[in-house]
Amino acid sequence: ASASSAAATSDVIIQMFQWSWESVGAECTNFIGPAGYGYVQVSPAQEAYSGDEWWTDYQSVSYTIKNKHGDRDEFQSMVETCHAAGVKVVADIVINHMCGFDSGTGTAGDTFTHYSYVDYDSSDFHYCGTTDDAIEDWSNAWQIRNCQLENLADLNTTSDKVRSTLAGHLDDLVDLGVDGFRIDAAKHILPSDIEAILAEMSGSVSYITQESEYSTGGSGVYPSEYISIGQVNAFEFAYYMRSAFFYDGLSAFESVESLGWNLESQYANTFIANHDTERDEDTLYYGDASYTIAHVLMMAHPYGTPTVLSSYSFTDINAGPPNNGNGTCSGNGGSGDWLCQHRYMAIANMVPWRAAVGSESMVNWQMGTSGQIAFGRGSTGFVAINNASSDWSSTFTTSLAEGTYCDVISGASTNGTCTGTSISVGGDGSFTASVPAISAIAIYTGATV
Ligand code: LAG
Ligand code: CA
Repeated sequence: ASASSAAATSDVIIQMFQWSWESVGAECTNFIGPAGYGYVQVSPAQEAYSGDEWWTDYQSVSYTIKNKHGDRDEFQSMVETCHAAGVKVVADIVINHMCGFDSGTGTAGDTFTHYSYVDYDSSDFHYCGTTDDAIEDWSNAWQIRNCQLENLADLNTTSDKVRSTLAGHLDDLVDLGVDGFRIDAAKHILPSDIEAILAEMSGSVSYITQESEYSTGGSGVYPSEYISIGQVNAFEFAYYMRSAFFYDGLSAFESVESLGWNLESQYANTFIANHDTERDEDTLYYGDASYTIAHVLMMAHPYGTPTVLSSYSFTDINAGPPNNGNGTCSGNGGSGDWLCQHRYMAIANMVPWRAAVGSESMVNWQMGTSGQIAFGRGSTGFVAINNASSDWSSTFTTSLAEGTYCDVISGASTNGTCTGTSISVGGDGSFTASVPAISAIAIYTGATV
């Protein structure tokens, strides 16, 4: 049996955080395309403040496509290489603001002073009137949109000039072959301004996800305001994943409606961690024991469209990427400080599993202790997740046809044998297995012997 036929329908995105364009292209060819992922989301491409920290990407200086991740030709060639491997490209776009420094040089050699850049002068910005024009009241939607986030010069996105300049930048990315956008700091831009900018473009993209954090307790801005534009990062999901795997148990995943999340499934871009949250304590991050099985749950679950963060280990939260940003992986993991989470066997093998189950509904929900859950997706796939510190031995009820299935968490189906655990599903749909501690098993019709 082969899983490759399912690859084309994958919706799974990898956030290739800080990977150079050249290394993203190579990884599309070497692993991401063959593994069947749908998209890579790359770091911002526009000229930014020159500096070693990763976050200089979010300090725009101009819309010239040249920064530490590569130049215009390298960007275009990365998009072409990924497309040839069957992978679409999502660009991270910084349209809320420009640089926060008083003056300096950008990655394409342009100089600037605060509020004066290649494309803009001081009349193109918001000055909201608070001290330092900073957002002071995070329950005030007007301040969130019109004051400065982190001292970053806040573009007046309601003005025609700013809108047409930004639309020109986005059209340029589309000309370079980009398929989708991740809109940075969308929460800080009026949805009607984003709509107007997109409407002014000549081109278009097929996928949009937006960074609009939902802060518990209410923040004056809600993700639901953005769903007419595209998907929204499901921060509530990521926060809940952390509390579920740490404290609350996994029972709520039988019916996430009970959690009252702000985003319906079709609008939710789910994630376990992003580049910001892996640097704070709000979500799980790569150092947590349950990090990988949380991904298995996200990818097996019908809620949302998942993004897998592929990042690097760090001790200094400001540190830029290892190896000059040239991402490297090895086997089913990383190389040096690059983590290559997208290559983890449990994560990569859930991509064709997820594509195969498609929109089939959750069936045969079962639990052991509060950290042990199992469920199927129609008659195509079944997963058991054990977040407890001891094995979970049980007889599981599935809707799968009788047969021998390969557990794709521990291996694959190759040349008629399972390289990992084999699971025998009987004529009544049941099987008996032991799910290792802090691990999972996943079987589906695409990996049988
Ligand atoms: C985002 N989403 O809305 C990004 O996901 C997030 O990574 C960005 O912050 C933020 N919005 C602005 O685009 C990052 C860092 C900040 C950094 C900022 C600008 O998390 O720490 O701010 O990018 O580079 C840094 C300094 C600030 C300083 C600011 C301006 O940390 O202290 O005020 O630069 O110079
Ligand atoms: Ca703004």
